[in-house]
Amino acid sequence: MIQSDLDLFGPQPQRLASHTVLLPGFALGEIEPLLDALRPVLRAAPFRHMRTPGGLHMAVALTNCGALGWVSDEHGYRYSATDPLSGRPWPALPPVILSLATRAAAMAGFEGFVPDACLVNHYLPGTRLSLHQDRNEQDFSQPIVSLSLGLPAVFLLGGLQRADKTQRVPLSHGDVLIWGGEDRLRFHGVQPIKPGVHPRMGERRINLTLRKAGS
Ligand code: MD3
Ligand code: FE
Repeated sequence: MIQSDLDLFGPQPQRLASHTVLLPGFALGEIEPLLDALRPVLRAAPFRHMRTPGGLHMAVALTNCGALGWVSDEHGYRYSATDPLSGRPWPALPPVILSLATRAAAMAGFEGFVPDACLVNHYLPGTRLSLHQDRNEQDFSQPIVSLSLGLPAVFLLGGLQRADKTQRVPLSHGDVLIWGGEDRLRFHGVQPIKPGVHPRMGERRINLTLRKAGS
């Protein structure tokens, strides 16, 4: 007996807030091409722990691809066209990653999204990302698209004030999250990653966030 045809389409998009959409497993059909595209990026611009303006090191290791990359140092947070580690431009944004972001954004109602920055975050078990807002981009009318790979995470989606209550959103390998509009400046974070080994990615979580950072 064959299961209901409808099940073959997988889990449906979930609206988490007015302009925040989770596409569960959206990238599962193209994981290998995405990883193939990421490998040379990581060779040219390895993960590193950036320093915060307060002089500490971030728990999350990161790198970037695309015309602009998010950087942090003792002077603050900003986007830069060059990798401070190599002094060279960031690796180009691979077409397969750009295409995924544009298609996902369109599914959430953001037509014509063309990101110029892809921040790649690396989490080991125990790593967390504390509650913050993303406000280093020029144009808050543009959405952000995020792709989760590897170990699962619990994403915290807060409100426009730091003290607002947060909703916990489980994010798995292959999930894509899109948010924009009035949700663009919500506080958000990631709870400490639980110990584990992902069958494809090993003992890590990698998150890509695609943004239009410049003008
Ligand atoms: C919802 N990264 O790099 S991505 C970041 O999983 C960052 O690595 C997290 O926050 C990560 O700045 C979360 C998903 C995300 C990011 C920002 C949001 C969802 C959001 C802002 C508002 C609402
Ligand atoms: Fe963020």
